[in-house]
Amino acid sequence: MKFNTKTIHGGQEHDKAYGAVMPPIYQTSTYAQSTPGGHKGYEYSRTHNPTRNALENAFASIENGNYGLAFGSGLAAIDAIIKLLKPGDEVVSTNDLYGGTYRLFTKIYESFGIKFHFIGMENADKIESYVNNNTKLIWVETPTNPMLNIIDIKAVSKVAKKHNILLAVDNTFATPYLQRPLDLGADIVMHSATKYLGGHSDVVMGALVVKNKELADRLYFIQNASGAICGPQDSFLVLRGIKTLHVRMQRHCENGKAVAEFLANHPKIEKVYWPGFETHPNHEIAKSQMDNFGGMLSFTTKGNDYDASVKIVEKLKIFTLAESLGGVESLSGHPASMTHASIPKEEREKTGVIDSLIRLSVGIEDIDDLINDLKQALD
Ligand code: P1T
Repeated sequence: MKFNTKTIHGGQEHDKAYGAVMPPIYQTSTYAQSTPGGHKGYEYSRTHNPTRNALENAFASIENGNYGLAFGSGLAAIDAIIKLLKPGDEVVSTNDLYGGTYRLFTKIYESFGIKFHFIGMENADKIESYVNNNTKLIWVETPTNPMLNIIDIKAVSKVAKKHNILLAVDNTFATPYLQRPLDLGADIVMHSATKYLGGHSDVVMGALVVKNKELADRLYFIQNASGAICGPQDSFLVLRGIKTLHVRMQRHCENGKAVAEFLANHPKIEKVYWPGFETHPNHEIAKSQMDNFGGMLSFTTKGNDYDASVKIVEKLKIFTLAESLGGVESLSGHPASMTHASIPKEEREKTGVIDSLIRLSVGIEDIDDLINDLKQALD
């Protein structure tokens, strides 16, 4: 099955009771048993729920994996991965990443005795100098949030395999429409399904997909034992979102390109971060591991003026100033004061998250309206 068919049919079967084309929302916490242990495969909804299972099968299908797991948020999904580790273990992570992921690693898990090394991974060879016998996980986000850096998943997976380390890739920005990390050698692919997979800014959810059965069993154990699952209604909404992922992503990519090109030619703009530009330092890797360049981009204004950037995001009318990304509607954000405020100023500035940086999630509205909105705000 090709990707555009998988988004609609992958891992799905029609409802066994009445043939409903969409899986019913099984809004139940428990399931009747005829005798202790005499049930129809479902005992309790933290462990299994038919609507969630339909969604988990869809996750596995679109990411070319074998096992999918759904969680109550993207961070809950990342939390489950870190629970594979134990005190004394070490993680090598990208240094440009979602602020909440950084906060989870440093503010929760460092005090549990797990050590994190945050490094620039544009050159995969650099990773080896941070690897030792305690290294158990490499954490990659690509494209990175919010600097749109690109990390060579294949090259990192070679390092991971050589040292028998798990490689997890946060595929939230790219989605499997553009990039399939498991095919490039990752062991775990992770999503904030809140974003493009859900696609309509109405659900908070996380996803994991793996190929390996033993790894899947360990993650299912954590999912059930810790209990950070999502509900059936939210599962239904994200399953519905996935059915249009390919058509939405096509438009996100077209609009993203047009906005990036408009900004790059605007006299008030200092720099535009978008992997589709030939001048982007990892453009060639982006071209080889992604099918297009997506709808996310960031830019700085001349003079690195905090107040000027705040004024721009306040003046935008169609681009709503809000946290999050990946919905049909365009959003703007000011990472230094919003999504990445949990990263110390000194740390975030090392990766380019300076005061004037503005991040755009380019939606699927008419491109003329989006460009005109940016024009009036910059003027
Ligand atoms: O918000 P949640 O569903 O828990 O997902 C966390 C997360 C993980 N990974 C990436 C790359 C993300 O962008 C996010 C969430 N990001 C935002 C809310 C944001 O505005 O960047």
